[in-house]
Amino acid sequence: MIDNGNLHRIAVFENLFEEHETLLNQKNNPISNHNGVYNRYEFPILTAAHTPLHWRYDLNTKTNPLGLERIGVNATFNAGAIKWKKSYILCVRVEGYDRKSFFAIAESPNGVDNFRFWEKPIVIPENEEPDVNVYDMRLVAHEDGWIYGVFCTERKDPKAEPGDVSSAIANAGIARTKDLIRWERLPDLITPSNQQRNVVLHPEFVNGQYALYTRPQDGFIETGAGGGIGLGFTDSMEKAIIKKEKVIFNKAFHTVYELKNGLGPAPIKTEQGWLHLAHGVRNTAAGLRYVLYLFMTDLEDISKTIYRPAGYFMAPNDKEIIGDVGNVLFSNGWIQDPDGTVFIYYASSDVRMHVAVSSVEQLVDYCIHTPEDSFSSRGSVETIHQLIEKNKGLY
Ligand code: M1P
Repeated sequence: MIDNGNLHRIAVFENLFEEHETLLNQKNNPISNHNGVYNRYEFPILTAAHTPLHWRYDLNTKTNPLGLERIGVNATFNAGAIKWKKSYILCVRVEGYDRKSFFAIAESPNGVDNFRFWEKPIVIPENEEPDVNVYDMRLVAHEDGWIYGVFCTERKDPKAEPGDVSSAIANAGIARTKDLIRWERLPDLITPSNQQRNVVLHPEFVNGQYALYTRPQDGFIETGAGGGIGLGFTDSMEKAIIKKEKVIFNKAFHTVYELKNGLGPAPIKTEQGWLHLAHGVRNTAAGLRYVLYLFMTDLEDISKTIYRPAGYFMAPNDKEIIGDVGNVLFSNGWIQDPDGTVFIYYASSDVRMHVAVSSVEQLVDYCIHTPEDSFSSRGSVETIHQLIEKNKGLY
């Protein structure tokens, strides 16, 4: 028997490494789509199985003679995204079997396959009040020169009754980096709301201030009287304080965002306005349903929505609908290439990451020309009748 940990590793884990490599090298092809707005891709781009084996296995057969997995990864989802040195970078929410989420960078040369995690997950420094769980980072290259990671930090509710071990407080944690390796933690965002999730930094200064999209909420799950996508301003990110939040996209009765909504990634600047991707949530007899929708805001006044296409842009398909939290699509990352291609990174049912590819031209056309919600069945029928009229002689 050769007394060398590395050679032992090769013997026992050979198949595991081969299978892992095959998965990582799997080519991903677009699936044709009837609606012409985007193309989904055949395979998820990241799953728990994509995480490095050296995060999960003790690879020394002296200490792991049975070749057992020591640390389980449950899910890889809700990733922030950025183009960095010609690579497509995702800051992935990785969730362990222990239910704790953390961030890890995965990189691809082409944006649709071959995503590989960097050697180690990110250690986000803590501030005075330690985080219990962190997730859903939005990565933004701000014009001040920093890359910001704004994420949700969750802690136990200090006011929870004895015996209540699930009440939590969610807030926006803020960190920044220049190299995606060393991160500086800044104080958590302060706003007038009880709780915050889905906070997103606008990439440009607005009248010399930082602009942040918020999602004010009363409770941890329910937004209560709050809700909607808010907007607020702060002079500094080193001590980010929003004194006033203005809701710029309200939740609304009998829409896909009836229960709550939240901004996805930072908006993309286009000639026609800021392009936004968001999620809308409604309640059903089978539980909450999360879908993705688009809207646009004015270039001069970012609080003014100028296009609001009705309904959803993407909803879970028959494979995506299944997972730990079923019936959920969630996106907090997209990347625009110089040629206008847009890579939309979205997670399904809180388990896995996917990509859909579109372009600024298609997405803006969709926003401008998809009819707005008429808020009634009769209104919907009238909208269809108008299209039928317009199509007279063409069908
Ligand atoms: O489980 C679905 C999503 O629920 C939350 O989103 P929201 O605050 O909009 O309800 C988040 O926990 C998100 O991570 C999760 O995907």
